[in-house]
Amino acid sequence: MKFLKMNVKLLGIVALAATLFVSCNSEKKEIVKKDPATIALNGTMNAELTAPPFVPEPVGDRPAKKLIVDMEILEQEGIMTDGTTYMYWTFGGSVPGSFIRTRVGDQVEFTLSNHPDNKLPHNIDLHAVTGPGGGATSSFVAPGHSKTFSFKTLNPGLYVYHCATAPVGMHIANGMYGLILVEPEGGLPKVDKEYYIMQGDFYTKGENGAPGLQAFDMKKAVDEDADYVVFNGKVGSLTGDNAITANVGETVRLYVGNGGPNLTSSFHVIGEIFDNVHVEGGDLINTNVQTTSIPAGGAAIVDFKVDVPGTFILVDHAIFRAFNKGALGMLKVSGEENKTLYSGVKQEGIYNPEGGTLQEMPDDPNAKKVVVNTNKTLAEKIKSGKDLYTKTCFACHQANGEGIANAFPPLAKSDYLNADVNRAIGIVINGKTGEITVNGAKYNSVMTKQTLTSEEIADVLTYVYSSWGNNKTNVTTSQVDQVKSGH
Ligand code: HEC
Ligand SMILES: [Cu+2]
Repeated sequence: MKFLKMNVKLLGIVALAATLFVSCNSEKKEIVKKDPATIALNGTMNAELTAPPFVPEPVGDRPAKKLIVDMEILEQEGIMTDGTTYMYWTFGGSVPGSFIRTRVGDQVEFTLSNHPDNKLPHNIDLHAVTGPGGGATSSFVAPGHSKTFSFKTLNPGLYVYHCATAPVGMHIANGMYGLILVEPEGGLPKVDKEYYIMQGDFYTKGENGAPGLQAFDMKKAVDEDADYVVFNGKVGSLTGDNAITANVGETVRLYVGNGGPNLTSSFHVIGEIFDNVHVEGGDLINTNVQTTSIPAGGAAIVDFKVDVPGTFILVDHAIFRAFNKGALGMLKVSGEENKTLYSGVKQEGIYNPEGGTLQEMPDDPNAKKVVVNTNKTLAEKIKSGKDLYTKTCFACHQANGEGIANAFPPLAKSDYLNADVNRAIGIVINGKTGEITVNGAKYNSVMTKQTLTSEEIADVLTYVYSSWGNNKTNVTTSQVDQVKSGH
């Protein structure tokens, strides 16, 4: 990325030099590409934000501006499929989050608010940002607070944004992603219809179609074993009455992103050929494409003219995902038939979702047996505990157990930790939610349940108790087993 950008800049300078040289000797004029970093701002405006499948007005030929973006994070229950709900974490109340439309050279002033009713801290990493963490390092925000940071859009293209708070995969899997478009100078070519579509994979405790409020399943997510693969956050977001529409003769542009967290999309529209594809959302345009590959954390811009009426089915052509996991949408085109282009008796409903009823989860006969070393010395326990801490607890409680204000309580010199070892064991086993006070400060957030063996819990807590001014309790495996059985 850096390398490429340097090349572009270098090219710019070479082009500029060449132009100057030429213009001294002849009247020949060449278009010099401006360095986006030097594009001046002309006024301020508030960004229009839209929920999918809609996009804001094109930028057209407006000058670069200071663009104010206000986005609020909402954790809210929503429908996954008929009879099944899910607790979505959203940027702006929709999955994918609000579409942001900018032009190259804009200076975006981004304010991220975390609704006071939310349970968790969040942040935002925008792939359109040139800067540390794509903004994530400047936008970590606890419930009830907001954070502002600013960036200049240097590279035109279609970019994914997502939450990058630990556990990162969980935040993305719960719906925390969206698209930001950076249009080139003068805007993209005009089309008749534009839509916003984003694929995502979801992991639930119950299988596809299991009723009721379904919790996130971390194990399935790590295994990349998705229960739902959908467009725009749920099954049926683009089917039936929710289908996107166009009229015969119109040009249609789709901004297609993939939030993942795991799966690459083989994006295809049944019965259409993409006239143009901005490969990976960048400048490269491929023409006459049947299926385009959209990586997790990537995007593509596709456009095509619709020539005949009918229902055109949008799918991930990894086809079980379309018919059995939800990645199926519809574009309904109305207008006059053109028998030269297509004729035949038409039967509706050929491509219908089939649901997930035939799925079975494989048993795992090779599940690893944990070899228990009951004779570890204290030093050995602390060593393996430290290793586990770095893998599991570090992301939230930080390197030296200092925690993060308003979000993750400290483990260093924690009065709460030192007061009650069985309570601490219970927290690691079961997770923790609800208000607690640690060293005089209140926390009301969520600690995820840690899937660790009794020995691992003993080791990690022994490490924590032995570090950072804590009371050096040596936690044993049998103590952990007691807490497990006592509850
Ligand atoms: C996803 C973030 C996250 C991870 C990972 C995590 N914790 Fe926590 N932890 C929290 C939060 C948030 C709380 C406070 C929960 C509340 O507000 O009710 C907490 C509370 C605690 C507490 C009690 C409060 C205190 O500061 O003494 C202990 C002890 C603790 N965690 C230990 C651990 C250990 C050990 C690990 C690793 C095995 C771990 N945590 C992993 C987020 C996390
Ligand atoms: Cu988040």
